[in-house]
Amino acid sequence: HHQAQQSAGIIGAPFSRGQPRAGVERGPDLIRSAGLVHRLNQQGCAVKDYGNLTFEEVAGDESLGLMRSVRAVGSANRRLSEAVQKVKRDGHTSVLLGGDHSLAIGSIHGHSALVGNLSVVWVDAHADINTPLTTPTGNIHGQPMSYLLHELQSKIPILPNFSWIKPCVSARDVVYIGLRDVDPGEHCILKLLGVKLFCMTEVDRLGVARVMEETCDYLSAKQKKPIHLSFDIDAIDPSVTPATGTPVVGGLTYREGVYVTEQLCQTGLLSAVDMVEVNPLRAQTERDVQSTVGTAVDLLLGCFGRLREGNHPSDYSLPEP
Ligand code: 6HN
Ligand code: MN
Ligand code: MN
Ligand code: MN
Repeated sequence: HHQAQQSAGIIGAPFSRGQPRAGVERGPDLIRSAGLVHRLNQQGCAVKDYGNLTFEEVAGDESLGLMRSVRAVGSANRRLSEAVQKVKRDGHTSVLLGGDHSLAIGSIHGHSALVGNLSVVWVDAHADINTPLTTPTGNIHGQPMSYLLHELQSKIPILPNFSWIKPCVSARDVVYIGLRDVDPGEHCILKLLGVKLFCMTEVDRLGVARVMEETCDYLSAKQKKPIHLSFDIDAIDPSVTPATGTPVVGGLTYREGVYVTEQLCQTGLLSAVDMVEVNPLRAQTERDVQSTVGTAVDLLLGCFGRLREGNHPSDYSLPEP
């Protein structure tokens, strides 16, 4: 059946301080130059491109123990949260083009500030739920969920430029898909909170169709909340999307990834999408970059109603001879 087509409001966030590898700040412009806006328009989706955010240098951003670039990550996400609120106020489905996954802090915070309680579907090789005290790397892109979950607040220390962040997601409203590289502290948190997850073992056991059926059942069992999809391109197997900072073998196929987006779109509840961690400087060849960026675009098209069976506008009139 058909839903009213959603319009897309695109925000570029060329930000990389949530991790140490240069290049991920090129994601937004790369994804745009692969024709995202044009192809969304072609499939009948209205688009407003809000352009790229700019992030000023943060002076005196010294490491705090292992934790790097805390102040820069805090202030960038504050700006992003405001931007997402504006996109939602304007009535669009928000599309964040990253940048690294620390940006989920501002994206989810801003989304929730406007729509209230929401569900989060986190598609990633990683759980990104380390706290500043469990992180093995100090990279904040491995931590965003810990700042957002109500249940973890007693585990989060005070950090500079982070005090504006209000936890806004409940653990029972989160579903993970694609996990295969989870740190011990993260695994402890996931089990303690009973977070719903479909790691790659479950994808192998159930198949992606049942994973998505169970995901959608789980999310609509209670009241139907708007869905925030946070898609880390490293969820897809690195044979398809090698241009990313923390690739992990054994990921989702291209087809499984697209299926996830098709099914989430069909719920009619998709209200914000993040597409993060595309990093052209991590690729060996130009073909690797094209494959990664092309996949990111196709996943976004799937979020906005593209069907592999084909699509046609509802007012399409078949030409008569
Ligand atoms: N990502 N678990 C590792 C860490 O540093 O905490 C890796 C995180 C990867 C984050 O891919 O968005
Ligand atoms: Mn990841
Ligand atoms: Mn991630
Ligand atoms: Mn066919």
